[in-house]
Amino acid sequence: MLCGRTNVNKFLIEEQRRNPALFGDFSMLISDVVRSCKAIAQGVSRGSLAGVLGDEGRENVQGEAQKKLDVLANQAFIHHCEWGGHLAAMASEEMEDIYPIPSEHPRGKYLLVFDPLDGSSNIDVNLSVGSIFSVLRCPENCNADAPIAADFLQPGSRQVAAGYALYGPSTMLVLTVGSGVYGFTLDRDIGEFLLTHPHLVISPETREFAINASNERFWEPPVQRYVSECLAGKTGIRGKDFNMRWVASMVAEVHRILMRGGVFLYPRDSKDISRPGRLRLMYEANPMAMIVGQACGLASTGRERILDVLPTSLHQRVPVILGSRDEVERIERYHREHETGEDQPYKSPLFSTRTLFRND
Ligand code: AFP
Repeated sequence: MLCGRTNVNKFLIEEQRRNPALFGDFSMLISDVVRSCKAIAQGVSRGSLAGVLGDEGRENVQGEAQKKLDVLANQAFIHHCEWGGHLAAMASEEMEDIYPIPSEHPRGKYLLVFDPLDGSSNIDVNLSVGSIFSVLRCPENCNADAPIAADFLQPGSRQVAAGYALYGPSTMLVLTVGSGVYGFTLDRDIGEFLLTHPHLVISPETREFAINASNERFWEPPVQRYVSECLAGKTGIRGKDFNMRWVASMVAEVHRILMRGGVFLYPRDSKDISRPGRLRLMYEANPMAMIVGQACGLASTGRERILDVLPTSLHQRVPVILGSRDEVERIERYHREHETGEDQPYKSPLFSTRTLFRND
């Protein structure tokens, strides 16, 4: 029985009553997003039975091989969100250009950005994947009848709402509308997301970090320094042992951090100098930064707060360091110290390796 449990709709209507800035049909828009996620959850859970696994045989705008489910998930978002009259346009990882709402539907004052299926390289091996979304308002000067890509290029601090769906052992929806972070679990028997994790908060300290360590040789010195200190554990300057995780699915990593703390890094590296990071600002970094910030954590590029980055293009990439506040602040400090040269080991003309005082 649903009695006593809050579903997403009830939660949204109550939030909208508390916050008049969420104008118009805001709760209806999020309900459409939620419906998209339920449809994707259904496809993901049926896997081979539904014939949805495997490659689509095409590349997306990022030059990455598209999975069949990437394409289906993108269609699910479009199908469920285009007709409601709340949006002027959508943008997605899977579409090169923006998707203005077709003229047969009414247009609204919001913009929706999404990564329909993040971590999709995990699909064929039946590991957790997710959908990430971000809601922006059309800017003042936006012509809702003819939206353009530039309308989307707003810093993450202007997001009205952000969330993700995690298709894991259970399907969860994690949502913020700017006043805390709330987790809902999909009850498949009644087809509803029910509030199970109110007021999620990330602990400021952690002993767990997540990074793709195969990229170590490409990392910048501040990240090398941070990770080597974690690896040194009790014997190093951190004085405590750390644990490491890497799921290769940002939704799963962020969810773990919301549940038990931790820090996630996909930093700038020199693997491909044409790109400043691996993850996409508009539909990966920004929504996750809003969620993490609303849960008392922090999200940074190492040099600036992610929510302050001014986007220059829809599919822009950024370095991402997010999670427990104390760790992210430490990594930011390491970047500052590197830039000012304070992290260089002191080299004494008398006491370094070419010295009379050498002791070996
Ligand atoms: P895909 O959606 O292409 O699988 O990418 C997932 C992702 O954007 C993010 O979810 C992961 O944290 C990261 O890439 C994994 O990157 P590596 O393949 O370098 O581990």
